[in-house]
This record gives sequence, C-alpha cells and structure tokens, in this order.
Amino acid sequence: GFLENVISHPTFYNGECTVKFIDEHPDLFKITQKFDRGTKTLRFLADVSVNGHPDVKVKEENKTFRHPVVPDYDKYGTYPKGTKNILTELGPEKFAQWLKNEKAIHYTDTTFRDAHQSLLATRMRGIDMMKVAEGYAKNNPEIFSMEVWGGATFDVCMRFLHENPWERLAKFRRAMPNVLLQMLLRGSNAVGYKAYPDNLIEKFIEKSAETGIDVFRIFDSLNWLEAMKVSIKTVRERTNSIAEAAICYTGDILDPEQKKYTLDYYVDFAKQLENEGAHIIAIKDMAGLLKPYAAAELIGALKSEINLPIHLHTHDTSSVQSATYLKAIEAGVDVVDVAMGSMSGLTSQPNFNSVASYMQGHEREQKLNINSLNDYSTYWEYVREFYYPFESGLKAGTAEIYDNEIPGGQYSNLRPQANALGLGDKFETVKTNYALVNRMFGDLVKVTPSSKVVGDMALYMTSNNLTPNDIFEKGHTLSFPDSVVDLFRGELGQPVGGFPQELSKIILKGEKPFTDRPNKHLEPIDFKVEMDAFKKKFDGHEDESDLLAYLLYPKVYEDFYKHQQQFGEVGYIPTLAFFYGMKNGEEILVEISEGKTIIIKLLYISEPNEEALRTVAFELNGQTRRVKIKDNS
Ligand code: 3PY
Ligand code: ZN
Repeated sequence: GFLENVISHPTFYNGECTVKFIDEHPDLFKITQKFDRGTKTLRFLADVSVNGHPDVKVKEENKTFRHPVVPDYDKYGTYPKGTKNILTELGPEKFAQWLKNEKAIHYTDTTFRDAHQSLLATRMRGIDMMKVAEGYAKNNPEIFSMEVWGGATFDVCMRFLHENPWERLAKFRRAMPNVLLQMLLRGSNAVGYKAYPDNLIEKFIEKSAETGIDVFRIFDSLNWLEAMKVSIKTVRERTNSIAEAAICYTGDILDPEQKKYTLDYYVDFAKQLENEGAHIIAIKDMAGLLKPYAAAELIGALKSEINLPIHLHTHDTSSVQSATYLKAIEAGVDVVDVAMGSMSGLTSQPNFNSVASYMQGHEREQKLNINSLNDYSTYWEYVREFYYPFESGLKAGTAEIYDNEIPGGQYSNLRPQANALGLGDKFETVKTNYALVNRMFGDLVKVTPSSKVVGDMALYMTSNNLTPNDIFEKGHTLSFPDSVVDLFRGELGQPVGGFPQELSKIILKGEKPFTDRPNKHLEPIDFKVEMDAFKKKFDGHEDESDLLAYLLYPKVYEDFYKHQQQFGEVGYIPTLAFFYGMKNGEEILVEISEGKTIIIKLLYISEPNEEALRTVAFELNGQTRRVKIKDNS
C-alpha cells in the first residue's frame, strides 16, 4: 500500500514531491482504508467482468444504455419548508389534525420503495436514488412523504445488493431533511417473514426513527389487530414519529357474495386501529383490488366514521387505479400513494405525474411543479433500463387480478420463482392455483408474509400436479411446505374468521395449533449478551443497527458481512459496472466516499491459465493493478 499512498497523495500528484516529502508525511505508511477499498473494488469488478453477476440470469450482449440526466437543483441553496418541518413544529397528534384540515390532496412518492419492489424485484440500488434525492426534495417540497424503506427493501438490500440498509436510510435522511420519510413495517414481523420477540420489534422501531423514519405504516398480513398493537404503541410512546396503521384491503365490498370483507368489517377495523392510537389510517390495497366505486363507498364511510386522516395505497395491476384515486379524492381521502411516471403503473403505484395533471384546476389540486416531476420521470426512465434483468415482463394491465388477488410486490417475484422451479411454462397454472389455495385456506388477507405462504402452496401444487381434491383426499400422506405448516400452526397469527378446520387437521397432522400471539412464545432478546456475541463473531463490530440486522436476518447479515470483507462497499460502484462488469478500455468513476473519487480503467482480461485463472489488469488512478480471478465457466 505504501507506493499507492505516495502516488495518490495530493502533493505527489501535483508534482511537488521533494526528498523531504516522505519524511514529512508519516501517514503514508498507514495502509489507508481508501486504498484497501480500492483493492476490494477491483476484485469485485474483476469477478463480475469475468464471471458475470450471479443475480443477472439473462444478459443481453451489446445492449446499449442511455445516460440518465440528474435534473438541475441548487446545491448550495437551503431546503424549502416541507412536511417534516411541520411535523417537528406540531408533533404527531397536531400534525394529523393539520393534515385532516388540509383541503388539497397530498401525495406519497413510493419510487424509492414500493415502486421498484413491485416492478424490479426490489433491486434498485441506493446510488441511483441518492443521485436525485437532494434535488428532488429541494425542487418538489410539496410532497407529503417519500416512502424509502422497509417492506422487502431491508433484506434485499443486503442479500442481493450488498448494501447496508441503515446506511441507505441515513443517507436519505441527510439528503431529504425537509420531507417526511416513510417506511412499511409488517407489525410483529418487522421487515421479515415471521414473528420476532416484542423487544426486538421495539428496538427496531426506535432505531428506525432515530435513523430517519417519520411515518411508520404498520400492517398485519392477516389484519390481526393483536399483531399490530406493540408496533403502534412503540411508535407512539418511544418516538416522535407518526403511527400510520393500515387496513389491508382484499375482496370487493361491492360484491353481494362477499360475506367476510365487507364495508362494515373495514370500518370496524379502522375504529379499532383508531382506538389503539393510530395517528393516520391507511388503506393498503396491496393487490389493487379496490375498484373506483368501492373506493367512493369505503372512503366516504371512513371519513364519516373515523376522526383521522385517511391515506390510500394501491397497485395499478388492473390499470384502472387512477380512477380509484379520483373517486377516493372526491370522497375526501387525504393522501394517495403514487410513483414517478416511468416507475409507475401495472404492479407499481399509479402515475404521479398524470394524477397530478388530472387534478389541475380541481378544487383539491395540490400545486406542484409538473415540469420538474417530468424531468425526474425521464431520469428514472433511463435508470430503469439498467435493471432490465429484473423486469417482470407484464406488458398490460389485467383484470385477472380480481380473481387471483396477487399483491403487486409478489407478482414481479412469482414468475422468477416459478422459473427457478422449472415451472416457467406453467405460470398460468401457478396463478390459478394461487386463487384456489386462497379459497382452500378460507379466503385470507394476502400480503407479505401470508401471501408468500399462499404462493408457496400454489407452487407446490403446480410442481406436484395436485388439485384441491388431491389435497383433501391424500393430504395426510403429503408433506407440505414448511411455511404452510407454520401458518396453520398459528406462527403468523390468526386470520379473519379462523382457519378452515378440515384442512388444518390435514396439514398439522394432529399437532395442536396455538391461537395467541406467536411473539408471546418467543424469549425476549438479551441485547447485552447478543451484542457481546456479535462483536466476537464480527471482528469487533459493535454498531447497534448492525446487530438488529443480524438478529432479524442472521444468515443474510453474515453473508453480507463476508461479501463486504471480500469486496468492500460495492454500493459505490456505478450500476452498469455492478451488474454487467467492464469491457476492455472502459473507464469508470467510483466515488468511494463523500468527495473521494477514484478512476478505474479496465485494460485487459487475459486468457485463463491451466488453473483457470485469468489476470484482469486495471488502471486505478493511473496506476496499473492486476487481479487474478478464477474463471468459473
Ligand atoms: C411488503 O410487505 O413488502 C409489501 O409491500 C406488502 O405489500
Ligand atoms: Zn404496496
């Protein structure tokens, strides 16, 4: 490292190096982290350039990309006042009143979370969002909130993108200090797929608020109030953030056959959430089933029965959900969730730019800079191309969604899951089975994690050519997916109306399910003991948020940690190089930390030797460096 330190030292660079230079700079002998980072970055780039990226299953050779242009903004100007300032001024309770009294419709922008979770399998990298975060907050301070965190982003971020989710959040907070930052929290499942000890949920919420979350959208995947209480209480009592409690919407309140998920059911649930202390009520229409006239009824009823602002979330899988927003706005909804034009539609949220445009001149118009929104949409249009391997392939809206009720976030994931099981050509059957499983399971609310269980069962039936009849007739001889057994055991809580008894007996094979909170069966975490063990295991790391990530996802965190030891902070590598590697002669800039940029040029990749090792030669800040990489082909 010594030579590199000398060479990259500014004095040396500037050609002012004298014999005394080395004596005067003992710091050169420290192998700085910066240099170490450089080596690790080269190792990563060499590997991807030789072996491809494991997450990119189909790479289009010679594909060309356009260069995304970051819309102009005033780098040195202050941030205009936004909702975050209002929350700080008023506190959550009065803030909710303020929102309720607002005449203009408000918008949550989901581009940084649900939009890419639902269109690109959650693969959007922090670097592409961070490029526009500050400018967006400065140019469009009228937005109600930015949904930036939670849901599937927490684990995917570590698992596939090798980024630290906490750092991502902290960066958003710095870049967007004037608008509310929002996350999606799965109640007692936090950002995971199972129940965690209550004190882990509490600590997680506190840390999330401390790192930047202002609005916690809390839901339970079975609409089970018991599973939401700890989260709502923790947000209220231990943070200054907003507890937004969500009703998951399923079925169709206008369907005369609907006996379970009726208008009364939803209004009653909303009242319970209000009594629990929610500041805002959300309707979480995760599969996009809330039709326009149903929205008019539902919002109308909630506005007259509930004293809190109402926040509506939907997915545009049917492609008619902007009509639902119009009806909801007419009925008095306070906030709607939208995504940047080019990241909207289909399994994502309705189009922000277009909804804002149709509201121009309306008595509830929110004054927005639509030209600016369009510039950002163009940025995202270009960026989105980088992520082509993760597109779901859905080309148009589908009314089939009203039958299969697959959530938007799951839709884009189910196809690759089916492909991985060799069921690529049976995707239609998978979707049909999804609906059949739902009926067998007694018509569940389907959203992460309950939706995953239904999906697992649908894939299981498809790959084993099983019909519902087969399940009932020979189910006692079958071994069902673990997630299905866990669901019926009560691990995800209790569904509306309970589990169907006959099927429960078949699946549990005599085991008795429990009906109280799964978290009650879990030992509280001893954070001191866990931290000591964590430090030992991870080489002195003692960051509390890292510990939380580990406790939520032990294996994922461990792999993430190992990846970091080997390849450093890959989050700084530009997206094209990250997914597709580099070509001979290509040069990239990598901002390895704030204001510190290294220039990397790939010179050549040698033929493999007898041990299948290739030499990848780079120039790092003008200095030649070689990395040996095993060719796995
Ligand atoms: C999630 O839990 O990740 C969701 O987006 C559910 O809709
Ligand atoms: Zn959603």
